[in-house]
Amino acid sequence: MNTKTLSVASIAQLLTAEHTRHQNTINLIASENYATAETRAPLASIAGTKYAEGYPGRRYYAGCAVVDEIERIAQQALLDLFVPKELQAEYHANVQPHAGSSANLAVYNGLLKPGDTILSMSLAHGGHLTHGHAVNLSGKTYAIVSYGVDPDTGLLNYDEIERLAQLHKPKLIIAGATAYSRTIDFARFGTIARSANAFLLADIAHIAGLIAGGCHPTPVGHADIITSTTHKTLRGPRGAFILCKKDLGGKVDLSIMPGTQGGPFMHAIAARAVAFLLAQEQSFGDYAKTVCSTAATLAHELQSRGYHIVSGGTDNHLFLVDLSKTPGLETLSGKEAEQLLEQAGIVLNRNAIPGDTRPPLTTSGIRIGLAAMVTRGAKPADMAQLATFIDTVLRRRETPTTGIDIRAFAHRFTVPA
Ligand code: DSN
Repeated sequence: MNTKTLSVASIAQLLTAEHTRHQNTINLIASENYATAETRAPLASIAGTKYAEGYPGRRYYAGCAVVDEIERIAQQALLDLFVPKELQAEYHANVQPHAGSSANLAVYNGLLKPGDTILSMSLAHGGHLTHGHAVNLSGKTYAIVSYGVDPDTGLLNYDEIERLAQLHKPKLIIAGATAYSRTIDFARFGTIARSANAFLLADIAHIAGLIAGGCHPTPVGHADIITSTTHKTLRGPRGAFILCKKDLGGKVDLSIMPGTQGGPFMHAIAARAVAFLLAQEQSFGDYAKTVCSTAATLAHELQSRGYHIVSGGTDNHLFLVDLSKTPGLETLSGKEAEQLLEQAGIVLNRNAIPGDTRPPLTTSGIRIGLAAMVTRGAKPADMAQLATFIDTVLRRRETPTTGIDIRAFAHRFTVPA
């Protein structure tokens, strides 16, 4: 890096370049989305100046009257989004977590003691780092028992999860994944947790927007605590929230502040409020349904070209392609596929497939998500073309110079300014 690049102007130029990169490429990263300009506006607002440790009406700083109102709106909008009116008195909303990992850490810190047992999905089968992976604070602090998917079907085996819950009597069970393409049966998880006398945490980071949009069953009524990021299918700003049963609200609040965080980011809370309100509109429900139908169509189009999709398809916004079981591509790693596709203008991530024999930085799979491209206007009818692009690049193992125009396709779907 030379001194010329260490300038304010170079950051502005790089941000323009990042926008151009998005516009020139097809974004299939399952955890990304494009928040609307309305949602992003508060992020640059003066609310970011305000220190407001504490909660509305009980802050450790003066001058919080306005941000108190913002946070109360965010809390109520979150309840309205996920909890039916008649149940709202039983629930508590915390909109302060800076990220999904902060939300999960705060739940563990608030409800568990070091050494307590957590039953959660292993990262290798589609769980999340913060659900107890050995290198994460969660795995270092708690006794982790992992469940995975059935090796033949790629589906969660609820009987096996129940067996593990009865055997290990965890204090907490986590339902939630980053790479599971099928509907999660939160009702069954609730029954399993109650029979084991465990708390149930539903981490809905990937599917929050689908739940809000009415195309995935809700964990409300089944889980004691719900955590989520706000920027994936929910299409908000970066950040997170916790929804929990009222009797756990005090512990959760104290565990966020002062337990694991200091001052909340009031500009981010304002942006979360906008996202929670926009997600209540009919158009958001239509968006969520289109995400699911578009993902299902792309999975089907790839299957018809010989690709092995883990679990045979998708009910949500994402799916995993198992290259090791795709005839003709068995020797192609997820890393090589990711790189070939990026060179061609298709951006996604390599991902371990359940039972992967390759190391995590290499993998035998790729993960494909449609939330971002559907925000840009993609529809099921566009998926045959996209499947042909992916297939052509992976089978030729190079970017074709003739016959396909990925950049022109990407430009049909405008990235929000
Ligand atoms: N690692 C993120 C994902 O891509 O799913 C979740 O935090």
